Amino acid sequence: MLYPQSNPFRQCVDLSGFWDLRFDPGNQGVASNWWAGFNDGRPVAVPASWNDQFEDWRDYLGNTWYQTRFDLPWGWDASRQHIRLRFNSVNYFAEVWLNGVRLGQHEGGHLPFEFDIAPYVRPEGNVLVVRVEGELKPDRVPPGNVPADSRYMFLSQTENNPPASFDFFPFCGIHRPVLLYATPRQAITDLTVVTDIAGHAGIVRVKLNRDEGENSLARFSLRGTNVHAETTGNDAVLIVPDAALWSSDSPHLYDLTVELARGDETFDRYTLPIGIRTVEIKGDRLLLNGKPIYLKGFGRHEDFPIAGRGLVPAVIVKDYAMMKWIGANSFRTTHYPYSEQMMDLADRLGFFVIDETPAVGLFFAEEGLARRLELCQQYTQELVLRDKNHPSVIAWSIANEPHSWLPSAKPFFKNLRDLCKSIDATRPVTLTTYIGIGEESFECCDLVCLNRYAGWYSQSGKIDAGAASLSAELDALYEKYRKPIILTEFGADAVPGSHAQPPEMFTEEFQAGSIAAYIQVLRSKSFVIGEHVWNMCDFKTSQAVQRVGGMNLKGVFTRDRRPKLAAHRLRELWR
Ligand code: BDP
Repeated sequence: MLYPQSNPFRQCVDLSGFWDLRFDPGNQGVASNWWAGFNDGRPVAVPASWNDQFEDWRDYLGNTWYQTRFDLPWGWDASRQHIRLRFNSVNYFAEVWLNGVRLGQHEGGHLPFEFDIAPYVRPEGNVLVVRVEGELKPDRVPPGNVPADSRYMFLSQTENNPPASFDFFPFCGIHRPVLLYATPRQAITDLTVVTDIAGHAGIVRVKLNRDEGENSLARFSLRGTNVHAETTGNDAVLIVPDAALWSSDSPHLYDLTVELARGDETFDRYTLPIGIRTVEIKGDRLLLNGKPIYLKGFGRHEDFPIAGRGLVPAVIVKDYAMMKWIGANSFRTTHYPYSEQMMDLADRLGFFVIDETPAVGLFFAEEGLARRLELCQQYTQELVLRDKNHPSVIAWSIANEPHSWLPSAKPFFKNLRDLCKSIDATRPVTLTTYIGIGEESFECCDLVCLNRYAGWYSQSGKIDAGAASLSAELDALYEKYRKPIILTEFGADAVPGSHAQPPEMFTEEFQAGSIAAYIQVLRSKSFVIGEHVWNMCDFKTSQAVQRVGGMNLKGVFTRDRRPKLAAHRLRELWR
């Protein structure tokens, strides 16, 4: 799925701004024809979560209606062009109407979906209405309101408010831009780029998808080089002599331009930044361009005051600046796909990304399991198709911490692993676990990813004992699976400004000390290829007894991005 862009052959308009919003706790909107347009809306910012924009609706997750109006830009013509509406992310469920015509619906909060609106759009006065809701249900992914039952879940989270089966606030709304875009009728619809290295040359294999029609000429070129190819088919190979490879120290990107032409007349163009690089696992190592890499970085969240999970470009820039400052080279998109803007900057700034689907909090009760698998398949497919061309993506994570001790878990993940590999055979696939050695799904993963909090949730307050048990566990895990290991989560809550010597839980000294003790263990194991601290920043979550002020305080930065002691300690260790 190509991100919309503007050039002489295609145009894209961002519908972000102040829309109208009506909360609908009594579910009267459908019967009252709000889908055809409604009155008495209050202004709401798009993109942003609705929860923190008002004084009284923070925990409300139910039916909510959004509306905006738009005219087509000058020169757009629905009889000659494809005109589409693209939603980059709406959490959790969206149903969309244009001028009273139902366009369709989408489930899942972090991946794009779009509609062809050419048959329904008018030159002026279009009314776009979206019904959004994010109710927590056991047969949704991620799930919520899961009945307390120790066979399925480690801890019941139904006491949390809101009752999510995951540890982040279930923000709702239109979280990323809504784009209106036009392309020619016979347009480039997708590109798949796979790169390789042969000596000093880079090999770029491109597969083109295009609308049905005559076999026009496709031209491929890399800007700033003489490298080009053309074909009336859909496959091209570009060989780049003395290629500048993409790496974290030197994230070189080439602009791949693809054009379609009839004779001398070009009628479509798309430009995609690409990086030439290879990723592979060899023995205990993860290799980029044939050389071992070690991941230093974080699990994170898209989370910021007031905007909630909504896209704030300045926060993205700040986060990369702080990750550079601290010496990180990577992150995992915990626990859902991040914005395209975040991914684009990872390419530009040279960050390695473990790209995760929204499959968090999975449990394996029979009831609803088929539906949860279906959703995970949908998300895996949508994610890999969206992000397959990013050089920064070095692995796919198909789940975070599933409660996977029932026998149905293993085939569930084997199915998702196979699906992922069938779309992209070039990258390692993994999932992360708290279960440890008993996580049988590691058999079908390329990497073993462990989340561990010994010294915090267990052996509480004992940094050295926690580190010792981590050490023993890593050895046993490696002995069993013989695969490279990443510690994808470790850390401790720290209330900013709280101090103690000797360190005590919730102080900045305890957090810094336990992170440093873990890192010392990790560096002593040759099969460990990465360390991701949980979390980069403090983040909002459901209210619960362990969550002071509805916050998870495991950030090494505060929610407004100020470093705690642990951030300075990490900077010494990572730079
Ligand atoms: C892990 C989860 C993560 C939580 C973290 C914690 O993967 O989402 O926020 O623990 O408890 O189990 O802080």
